[in-house]
Amino acid sequence: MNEKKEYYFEDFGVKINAKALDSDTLSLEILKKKSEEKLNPTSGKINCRCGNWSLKGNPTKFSVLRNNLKIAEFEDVEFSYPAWAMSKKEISGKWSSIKHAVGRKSKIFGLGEKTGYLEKSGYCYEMWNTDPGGFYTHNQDPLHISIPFYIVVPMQSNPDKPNITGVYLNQPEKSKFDVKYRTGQKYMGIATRENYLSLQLIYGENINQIIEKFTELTGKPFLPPRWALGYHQSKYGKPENEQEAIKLAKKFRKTEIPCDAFYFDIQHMDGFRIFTWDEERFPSPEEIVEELHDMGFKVVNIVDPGVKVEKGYEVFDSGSKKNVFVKDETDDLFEGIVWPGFCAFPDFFREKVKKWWADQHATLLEKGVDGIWNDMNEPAILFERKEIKEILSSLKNRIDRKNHLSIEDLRQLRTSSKEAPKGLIHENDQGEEISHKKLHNKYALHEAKGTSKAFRKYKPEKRPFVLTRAGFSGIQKYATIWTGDNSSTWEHMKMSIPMILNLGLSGIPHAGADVGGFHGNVEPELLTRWIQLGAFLPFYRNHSSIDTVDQEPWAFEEPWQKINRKYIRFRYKLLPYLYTLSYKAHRKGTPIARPLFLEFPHDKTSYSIQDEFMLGDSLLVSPVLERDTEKTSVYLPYQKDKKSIDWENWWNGEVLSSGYHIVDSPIETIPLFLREDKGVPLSNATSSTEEKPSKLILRGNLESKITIPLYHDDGKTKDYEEGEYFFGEFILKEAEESREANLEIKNDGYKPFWKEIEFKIRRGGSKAKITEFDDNLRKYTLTEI
Ligand code: MIG
Repeated sequence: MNEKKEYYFEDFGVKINAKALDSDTLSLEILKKKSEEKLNPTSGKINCRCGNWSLKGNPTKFSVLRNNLKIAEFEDVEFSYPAWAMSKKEISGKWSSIKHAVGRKSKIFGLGEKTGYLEKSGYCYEMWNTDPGGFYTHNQDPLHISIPFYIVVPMQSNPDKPNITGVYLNQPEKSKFDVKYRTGQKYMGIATRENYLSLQLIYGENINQIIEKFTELTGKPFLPPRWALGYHQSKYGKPENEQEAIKLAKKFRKTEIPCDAFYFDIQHMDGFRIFTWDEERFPSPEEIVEELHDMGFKVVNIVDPGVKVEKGYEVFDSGSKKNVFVKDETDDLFEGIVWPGFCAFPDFFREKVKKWWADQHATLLEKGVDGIWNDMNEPAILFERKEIKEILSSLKNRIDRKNHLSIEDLRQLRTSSKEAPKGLIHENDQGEEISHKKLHNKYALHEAKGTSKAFRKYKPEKRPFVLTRAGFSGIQKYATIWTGDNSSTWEHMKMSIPMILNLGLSGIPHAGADVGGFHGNVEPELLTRWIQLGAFLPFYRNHSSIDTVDQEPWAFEEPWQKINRKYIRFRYKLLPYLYTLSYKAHRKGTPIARPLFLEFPHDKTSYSIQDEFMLGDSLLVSPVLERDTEKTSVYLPYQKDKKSIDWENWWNGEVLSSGYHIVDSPIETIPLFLREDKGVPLSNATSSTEEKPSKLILRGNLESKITIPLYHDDGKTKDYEEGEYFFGEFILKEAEESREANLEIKNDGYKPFWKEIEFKIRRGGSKAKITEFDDNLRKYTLTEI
């Protein structure tokens, strides 16, 4: 089945290599015949088989069939810049393109970190990791991360045979995805800056199966340490020094607002030299980190890729000696300007460089730092040294000759910075030179691989935590991502939802936006609403820029602080659920925050809802996204065949049926619903994940039967890989005359955290009695709810 089949279409000069990777995944390479190649033409039209997959047609139009069922149809293979792609500047150079006939009615999801609507139709997206620099708009594109993968949901009349397809363009070069836009309403246009196309087609009966396969191809999401799921506090410029760090930590404990991590942004370094600490402001990092640890905090330090070009600076010297930096076209050291001034850039694509990079982390990880935050790794470079020198000298000449400077000159400066970096030449492990154009989108992914090596070296027993801004498919194996420099506006809070949901559909479950917004001054109400929303999203970090007002949870007077505390505490109650969801994400790639249609694929309305989401399969969150709101319109989806189900309002126990409702949402309330026959494991709130909760609370909305999975382990080490974890399912059901609860233990390798258990079940009785249990509280039977 794994045999590669090559088809050659003489009339078109096109080769198609098809290879079934397994019964659900087909790899298709579409290439132009090279003039020196001698190929046997495929006779007539193709209708050839490859495992259970077959192709039919020719490069102007061909279908892909799986078990004789049509999965996809493609048209118009071209080896030139497609008309729909629109940018005059790019026309020269190699390009290949194809059209995927997705059908008018289909819905398209995925594409990673993109602005715009949840459903991606009506826009042409580009994959080219970019720091937008400053405020980004609701349709800004591209941003920091490239995930050239989309899911087509055909929305045809027979939802029981859905025939959903995932398409992965397995190429890091710049690419474009025109979603039913200039290619026409039936088509998805795919173009890449290369002379071939490498596509992987994934078949699935539902979207989860597609994501599962896609993450098998690109990497399963990492299982974060439990503290990574807590509340995190960060601000560019703060803590400014050691005293401030301790003050901040104390304030959290004093105000009883839980918090697990502090971030040390670029202010902690000596003149922005990576892997250093400013000696005046952070004279004893080891002690300070230890003190923070003692108070239950973890520390995450920022690391940018640019290394200051400066003799005598150890990182630069050792890197130069080991020849780890990227060169330019004339074989000189490539220099770009970032915070420290002229910088050299590690050539992460080589193993040796990754190792060198890992070694540099001693100054952080050996000092006790728990996590690494990789910023500016698109890489974002303000100017390229040589280029800017040329532009400036020509400008100077013209000024000296009293020539007029025009808008063109200004534009040249701007585009030079916008299009940086261009002039880098990489080298791979085989010693071959590769232009940056080919590898740009994978720069951050290889940096993340290097960073994860650092954890293996300095903290071999611990699970790594890496936060990254840029990435490519596969980044989920190494890092959590955040959506970069958003703004403290209601619009930005709103747009973060479809962004995070599409990231989840694209294999990246651990994602979040800066809570409270990065740029600009947050208003109290927005901060509170954002803290409410963030409590239900996988990565929960409050972060803001240096020149903005403070936005810690206590930054404003009451009632804000009280409400903020309530939701951050609620986050900690949710941790058993979130951690169980993270485990599922780790095993299967399943998103943690999910669009409604992932849970309710038969409900057509659910495909167009992007201001609500499901946390796991049980909770529906409908955040308040407008100012001064007392009521919110909520859509509660239907089960299959438009069967209405009972949704329980989390806060007041009221039961609502499927459909639209107007619900109360005063400032202390974010509408939250528990799905029928679903339940969530909760705990009591703690001040951080270092403190062990004592209570397990099982909250369920029982109609006939609920299964509540629960995963637990030490939350820190890799011992779970050796089976040292607890996994069980609580099964609650209506029995003859009473209700029954049972715990079915599937894996008994770790002692669960609770000493006490409480049931909160709608319909009858809120307390359950444990009638039988062993000494370790591991096995028991519960009756009489
Ligand atoms: O804008 O390191 O996205 O989170 O605080 C300057 C300073 C560079 C950009 C990141 C932001 C971080 C900031 N950085």
